[in-house]
Amino acid sequence: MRVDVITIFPEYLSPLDLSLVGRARARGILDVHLHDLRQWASDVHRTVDDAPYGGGPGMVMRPEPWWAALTEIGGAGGPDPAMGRRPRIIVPTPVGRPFTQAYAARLADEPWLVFCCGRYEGIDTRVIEEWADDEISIGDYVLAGGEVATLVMLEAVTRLLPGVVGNAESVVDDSFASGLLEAPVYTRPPVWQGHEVPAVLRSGDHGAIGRWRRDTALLRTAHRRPDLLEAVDLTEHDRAICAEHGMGDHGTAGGADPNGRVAQ
Ligand code: 6GU
Repeated sequence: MRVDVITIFPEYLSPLDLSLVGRARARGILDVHLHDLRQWASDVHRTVDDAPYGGGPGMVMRPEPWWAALTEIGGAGGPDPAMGRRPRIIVPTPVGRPFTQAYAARLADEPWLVFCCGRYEGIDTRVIEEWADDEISIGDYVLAGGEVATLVMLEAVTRLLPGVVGNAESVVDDSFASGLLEAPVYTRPPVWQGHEVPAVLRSGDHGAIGRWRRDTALLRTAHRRPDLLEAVDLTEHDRAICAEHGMGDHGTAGGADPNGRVAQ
């Protein structure tokens, strides 16, 4: 997958050199190009912002540098005609649609993404109307710019690319892929600070372990994120487990402790 990021702070994206994303790049699975928007500013001061029409606080990113950048990077006859098509152009913004695991999976199927990182009060809306495929928010809070949101989205997408995460099952079992939060995890020692690892996980009975994980994931979700349960098809068994632990099917009221432990 090719990814271009346009920003006035390319250094802000330096975590892309590290860890899982850095390894995907080193292995040629991910091809990242960072661009400084100011290289497309035409005046001597490399200005990229101006006052908002209609007044109000802050500054707005001018359309011309974005236009020049996107035409050069993503337009027909761009730097890489070998890509043979337009990229998918994403604008991270607090007024966008919510970023989800399902959207990350859609992006992971694309050959080429461009992220346009706005700063200040945002990018002149005409650029977005003309070029953007998606405006995406990573949550209900306001960041100073789109760079950190781009890092978040790229990490979520990169770990879904074939060959990045060693055990493909660990991606399938992820929280959200199933619609449920994952069950809690433990490693040695079996007793630590007086807290014991649930006996079922040490039983070697993989059927029982699978059921425990499903039941615990269900209760944890009912307790912590009842909103997620509405989109899950619950079985009769699931409903019985919820009832047994004093939870409605939609997680209303809750008996489970915060770790969602299930009696064995
Ligand atoms: Cl994508 N950008 C900014 N600036 N703030 C945000 C956001 C994005 N998502 C949530 N808050």
